[in-house]
Amino acid sequence: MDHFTPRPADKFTFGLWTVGNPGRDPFGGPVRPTTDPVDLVAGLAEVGAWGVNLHDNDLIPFGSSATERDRIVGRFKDALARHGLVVPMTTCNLFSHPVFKDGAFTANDADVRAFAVRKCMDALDLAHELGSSTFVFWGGREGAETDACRDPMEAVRRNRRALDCLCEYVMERGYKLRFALEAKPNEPRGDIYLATTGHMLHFISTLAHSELVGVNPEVAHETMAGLSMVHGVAQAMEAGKLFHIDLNAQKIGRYDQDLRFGSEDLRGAFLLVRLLEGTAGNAPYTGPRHFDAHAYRTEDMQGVWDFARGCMRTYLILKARAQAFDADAEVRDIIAAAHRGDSDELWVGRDVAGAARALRARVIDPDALATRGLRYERLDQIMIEYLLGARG
Ligand code: GLT
Ligand code: MN
Ligand code: MN
Repeated sequence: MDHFTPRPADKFTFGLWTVGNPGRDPFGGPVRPTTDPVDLVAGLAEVGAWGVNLHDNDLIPFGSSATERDRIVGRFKDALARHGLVVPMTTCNLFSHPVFKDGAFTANDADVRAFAVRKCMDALDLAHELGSSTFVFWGGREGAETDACRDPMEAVRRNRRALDCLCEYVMERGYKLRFALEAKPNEPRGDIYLATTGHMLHFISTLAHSELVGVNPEVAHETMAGLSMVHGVAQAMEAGKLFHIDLNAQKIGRYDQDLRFGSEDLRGAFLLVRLLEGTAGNAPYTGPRHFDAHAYRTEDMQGVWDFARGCMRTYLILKARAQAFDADAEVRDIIAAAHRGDSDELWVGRDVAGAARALRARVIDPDALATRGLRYERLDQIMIEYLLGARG
């Protein structure tokens, strides 16, 4: 036990599909046995996780009878109660079965779309039964290899119709569930619709019940798109739309690696934890810290638990480093000095004619301003020294 030993209060969660990932890849089969979800619950409790998330079919095999489903869910709920774990998030697998080869909500066949919406309704019943508060949509197959196959505007409309209907289902049933949309630019489809968190945020504003819908940004997916995860998450937080988050690591320009949190782009991970924890002064994110990652294919089950502990420890270490960085007097001085005259009272919150007069009357010397050094080199080096353990 040390400062970085995770506790349930840290709100760390893992998907059944993450610690249960058998290590299959496009070039080879599984390297680890399939583990019973009940044993995964026990393992997660032992390493200090707070909760476990799941797809309908991570728990209930596709095509199970109603009796079988109830038996499996009952046994799973017993394990949750025994080990004190919660299920904060549930989702629906709309990508594994071959019926979804052309998408789910956006498929060209109306029967496939109907089947997808119905499958989500069943998964929402399960989410409610397990006490989840968030339901994630990752539309991995909602895309195309050939854009000749459908009007991409129609894909947007089909996605909207499905989400509007499922929001109404949740409202009609009185479920305490909110939706979180997860973007990814490509893989498994050549291109996936609504490719980034930014696309999602705009799409949400067009929904009939947008107050029920937020985002679930993933480090790997934003990085695959060459974007800043921190900026995407910040925009979502500012809009009150960060309902969930998928933490992992990724090298830019690669397939979706879903690596152990913090194992690539350490400074990106540091800045993300700093933002989520609000150590620089912003309101923190209060939802689950979900790791959507899996162990290297070289690992056995012992390695899987090393991986899970690693995700959580790195998060907690980065949190402590971020707190120390933001409490550092030199850091605060540099940031404060850069925010010179940090107020726009000249033109914000007053009538525009008055604002224009005040702006024109103000003496501002752009050449003098342009010569000011901002000391961001020093700031960044201090950050690196905190990250390397050389300071603080
Ligand atoms: C799948 C995907 C993840 C999503 C999961 C939720 S499933 O593993 O790669 O990014 O978050 O559907
Ligand atoms: Mn991923
Ligand atoms: Mn994910």
